[in-house]
Amino acid sequence: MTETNVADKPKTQFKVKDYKSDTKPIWCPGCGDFGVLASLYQALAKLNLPSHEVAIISGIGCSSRLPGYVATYGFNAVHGRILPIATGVKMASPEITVIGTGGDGDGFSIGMGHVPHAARRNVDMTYIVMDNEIYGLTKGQLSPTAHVGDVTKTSAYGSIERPVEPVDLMINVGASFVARANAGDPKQMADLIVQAIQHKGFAFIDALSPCRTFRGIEQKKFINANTFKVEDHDHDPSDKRKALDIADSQEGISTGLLYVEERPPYDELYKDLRDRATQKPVPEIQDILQRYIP
Ligand SMILES: Cc1ncc(C[n+]2csc(CCOP(=O)(O)OP(=O)(O)O)c2C)c(N)n1
Ligand code: SF4
Ligand SMILES: [Mg+2]
Repeated sequence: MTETNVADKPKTQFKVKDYKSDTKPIWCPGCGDFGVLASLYQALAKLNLPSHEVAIISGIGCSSRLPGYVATYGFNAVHGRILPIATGVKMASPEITVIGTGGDGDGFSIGMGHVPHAARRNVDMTYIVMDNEIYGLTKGQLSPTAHVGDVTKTSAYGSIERPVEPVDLMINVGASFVARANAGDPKQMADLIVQAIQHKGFAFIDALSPCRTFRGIEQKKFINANTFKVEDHDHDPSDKRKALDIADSQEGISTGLLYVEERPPYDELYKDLRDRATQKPVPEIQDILQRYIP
């Protein structure tokens, strides 16, 4: 009998079906979140990531149901707390691929306090916001990404609030990878998720994911009619100024990779910090106390 070296064995090639959990999505027919989920399956299969090496963290909302539909590790945090929990997972297990998925309300209303800090720290994770400009789960209240004049359950006379612009915000607070994609274009979305996962650092994707029930078919039609791809405009994503310009283009809603920069992720910096700190001798308690005695 000949011995087979493990390295010689053909590596398993995972398929989309390997990432599907037994739970079937209960989103409304026509919901954009189906497109994001399908793209995520595609991306995981393309990267051939073993399920047990991936953790998907969500908050609360229709979009935050997503981890239940993927056969990886998953966690439903409380509303708006995706990023601190995802940060904890990454810091405890840096070898794990960490993905955050949630809604515009989850991220940019109640969770807004956490977003800039995960981005500026450059936590190595992918954060996908399924942006439908509404609170879907709670039945149609105004969200922070809704536009001036939008009529919702809580803005009967039209919104008077200037919206949060997710990609501008994320570029400005220090995300090192910022993209926008249309849930109705699964190929573009899957390609961007692959790039986001491969990126070392905080990767943000604003996933334009229409809510059929509380925004009607018009929202999907508007997205499809007004989006364009930055690749067709010879865009240089390493140029922050150009990224901000194309994010706010008058020609329509830009999609694709808008901004990217290379800088060390938080877990690597932290490991280096810990190594430096543990090389120093531990001070005696009396020496520490002396510092506080005048
Ligand atoms: C602390 C707390 N406040 C409020 C809620 C109620 N709530 C649940 S989901 C949600 C908003 C959902 O909107 P979004 O995050 O955009 O997700 P979507 O349903 O649109 O995908 C709210 C306000 C809650 N669950 N917890
Ligand atoms: S309410 Fe809107 S966001 Fe929620 S599942 Fe239905 S279509 Fe999707
Ligand atoms: Mg929403």
